[in-house]
Amino acid sequence: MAYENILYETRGKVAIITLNRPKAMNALNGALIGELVDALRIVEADPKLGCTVLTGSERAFAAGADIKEMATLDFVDAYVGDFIGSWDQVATMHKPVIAAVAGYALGGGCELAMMCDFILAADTAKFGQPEITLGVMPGAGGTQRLTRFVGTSKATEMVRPGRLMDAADAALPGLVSRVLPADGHILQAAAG
Ligand code: DAK
Repeated sequence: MAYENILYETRGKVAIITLNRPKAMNALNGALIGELVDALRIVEADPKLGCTVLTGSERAFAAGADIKEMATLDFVDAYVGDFIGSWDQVATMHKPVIAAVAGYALGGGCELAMMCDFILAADTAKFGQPEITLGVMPGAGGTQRLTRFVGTSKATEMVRPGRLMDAADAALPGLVSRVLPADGHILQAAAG
């Protein structure tokens, strides 16, 4: 597997997929999502593997859809080209996918984490749907999944003014299942 935007490794029965576009805060472009879906399918097909941990860097799980890629699209391009159409495949995997989030999980990055079965967060994690600051609305579940996780009031406060939520705030309504110290603990807990 020669991936350019993710790292793929296995530890026993656990596959670890690390989003790996450090210069772009792991922004989610089409190539990255394609590789992610490919790797998840490999996990699904391998009877020796039981689950996937999806993680990013200490600075960012993912800072959202790639704004530079998005900026080239008008409405017709996005609609006809089914922009982000493949993202949902992350949510359709049969084997569990655990998000281990440190740093920023914003926009599509927050939505990607919410597509996973549950989220473990480092105490450095920051969740948000700041799309409004770019003049768009969340388009990959940020208005639906987020509402189910945190309730209408908190979701509206995140989506309307684009307010970020830190890990402790996110744990209260159940957006994340556990908050752990940043130093490598989430990956250990997720893969353990
Ligand atoms: N896309 C592309 N590049 C990004 C990026 C992003 N989302 N986020 C950060 N980067 C890049 C920066 O441009 C910078 O690159 P260089 O300038 O060095 O080339 C590099 O990452 C480092 O970023 P900063 O210098 O800004 O780092 P800081 O630590 O100062 O700030 C930050 C970190 C995460 C707070 C900041 O970078 C930031 O605010 N980033 C943007 C976050 C954001 O707005 N995310 C939402 C993206 S929009 C839809 C479907 C999907 C979507 C919408 C609609 N439909 C189907 C309708 C999804 C939309 C989104 O996710």
